[in-house]
Amino acid sequence: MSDVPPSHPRYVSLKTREKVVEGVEKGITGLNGLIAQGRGEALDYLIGERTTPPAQEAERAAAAMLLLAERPVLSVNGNAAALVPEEMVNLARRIGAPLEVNIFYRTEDRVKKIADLLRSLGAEKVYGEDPDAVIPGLDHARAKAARGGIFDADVVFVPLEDGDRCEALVRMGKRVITVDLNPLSRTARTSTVTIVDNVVRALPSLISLVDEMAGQEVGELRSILEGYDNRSVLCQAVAEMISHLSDQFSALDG
Ligand code: PTJ
Repeated sequence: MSDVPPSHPRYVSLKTREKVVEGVEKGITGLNGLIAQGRGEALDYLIGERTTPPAQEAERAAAAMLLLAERPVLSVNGNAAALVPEEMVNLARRIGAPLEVNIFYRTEDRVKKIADLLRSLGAEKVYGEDPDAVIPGLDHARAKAARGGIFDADVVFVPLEDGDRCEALVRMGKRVITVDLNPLSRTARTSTVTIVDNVVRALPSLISLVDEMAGQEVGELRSILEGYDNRSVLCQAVAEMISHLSDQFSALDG
């Protein structure tokens, strides 16, 4: 970590950025991951770098969906591995789900490094190194998946996903939960539940909610999902950005 002091107003954002840089240096995160993080930073700035009420609502629905799932799988790419590896392992343990390394810019070396990292943090089951199935409708490298993992999952938690792959998973009949700071992305619009929040804030919240809701009756969890409307949550997320920008504009305009 460079010598940015904790008192710096952009400390958290800069620290998060450095984790992605470190991920690239370790061969865990792809170079494109830096660009994705930059885009995320800009959008996070627009939303006020905070977890908004619609993000909280989506996190609650995501927790209910994960708790109700029969075969949940958590998908990990290079950015999630750099930013929230412990949290992904933690969440997997809490809901009894396997993890699968599923990366967009696939190299076998990076898949192995991410899988090793997750195992070093205590992950019990990590798929992805020996994919034995193909997601229909995607080109060869992007289509790779594992039986017992994403290929057979009923619910896939896939932070920072590509739009094409998200659509392909939904076409397979899976319910998809994503974390994406862009409420207008194809992934955000296609997913069953979209958490418009920074992954570094969303994962700790999701873990707390899973703990809090684990004792709830199945009927109560189902009614949370029945009352959930992802489109409306996305509209509210855009409204949160507009309102934050409008406040900033008023402050600037004096
Ligand atoms: O490791 P790989 O090869 O699987 O590659 C991973 C990336 C993320 C590089 C790849 O999937 C990619 O190119 O993704 P995109 O298409 O750039 O989409 C990433 C989305 O995540 C964008 O909408 C970003 O705004 C958003 N995003 C970036 N950083 C964060 C984020 N959302 C939440 N938290 C972040 N920290």
